[in-house]
Amino acid sequence: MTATLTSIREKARSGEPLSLEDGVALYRHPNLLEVGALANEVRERLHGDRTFFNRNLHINATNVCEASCAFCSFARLQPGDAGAYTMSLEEAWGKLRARIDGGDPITEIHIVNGLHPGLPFDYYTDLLSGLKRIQPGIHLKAFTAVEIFYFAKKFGLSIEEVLQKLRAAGLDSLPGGGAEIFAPRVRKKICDDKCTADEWLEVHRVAHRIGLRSNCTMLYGHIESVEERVDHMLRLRALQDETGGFQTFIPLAFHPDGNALMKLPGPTGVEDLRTYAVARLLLHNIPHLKAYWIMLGVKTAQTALWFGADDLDGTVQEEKIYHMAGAETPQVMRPAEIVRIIVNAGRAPVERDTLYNVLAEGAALTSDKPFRRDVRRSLEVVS
Ligand code: V47
Repeated sequence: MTATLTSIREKARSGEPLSLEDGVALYRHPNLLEVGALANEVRERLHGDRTFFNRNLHINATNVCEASCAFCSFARLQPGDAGAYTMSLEEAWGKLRARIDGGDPITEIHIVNGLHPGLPFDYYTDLLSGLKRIQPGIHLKAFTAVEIFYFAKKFGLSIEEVLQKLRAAGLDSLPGGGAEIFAPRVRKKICDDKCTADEWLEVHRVAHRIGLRSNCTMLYGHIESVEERVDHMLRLRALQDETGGFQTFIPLAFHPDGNALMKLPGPTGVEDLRTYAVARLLLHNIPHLKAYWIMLGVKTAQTALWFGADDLDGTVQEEKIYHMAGAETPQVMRPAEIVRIIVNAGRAPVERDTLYNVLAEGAALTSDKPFRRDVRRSLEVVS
């Protein structure tokens, strides 16, 4: 272990915040496994073997989007463009009804959309209130900070007014998307026409102040430098010091198919694992680190459970943003399969709700009727 990693390890063990230089040194350290082992120490101190997942559904209600982010394969500029779509409210509500009718219940809906220039604010409030009418207890994690900022500008409201109105309609928390990379050099090249880093952070600051929890992300593996990744994470850490409202950090691995950055190769598996480990070490004040299997691939996500990650997101279903960018992962993973990969990794599966309240674990999880047999088989494999 080099002197640098020794001093970083001391800081990490005593809970002292790591610096920008420390973060860069972790990225440059030649031995991935040493960095991973240190991140795993922090992960186990926070969560032991527990590994969280939930049962959720993604609704991307429209891909019509005024912004032209270079990394995005999902968006279409105009409603009439090839591949453009906007769901009717009935269609969006039908996604939840189908899960209930199919005996495949969920506890969360994740909603992320394009910045559609033609939809009224009522579309969004009606979308939420309609979903709550169908399942009053459902948690609605909806609209990235970019969307919230867009609504404020477009409808002449303050950020707080937008959030309060959406909350009155059923909004429960915010997803972490739209952060990309905060450095102005990168934003200018990949997402010049949406909210700035300060505006993104301000939306989350206001959300936390009024009592909404949120997640945060970083899109990595395109044109950003290691220093810019570390700077991004430190800006999130600073806001977390101020508000404490972030629950989970989700590093999002760039997928190059079908977008303006398609000539770039995307991150390698080692870069993925290292980014997870560095994130766990730098973001000591954000409790959870999510290995979003849709983006990472199931096998890397499973391995990331030993590189700092403690959460696999959920069953997902209907994901469009990454599948339009070339993600080869399935569109849905059954709870039994999520449990199987967690157990097979030597970790302890915990079904959670969006706010990390525990819904089932241990015997309660394995006695869950619909997938008892599969889980039993998984437990036998590791015992
Ligand atoms: O903001 C878009 C990213 C984000 C690509 O909060 C891409 O629990 C890679 O918000 N390659 C939206 N990434 C997704 C999002 C999210 C996802 C999972 C969990 C949570 C959560 C939030 O997807 C965008 C952008 O950063 N993205 N295109 C692409 N080609």
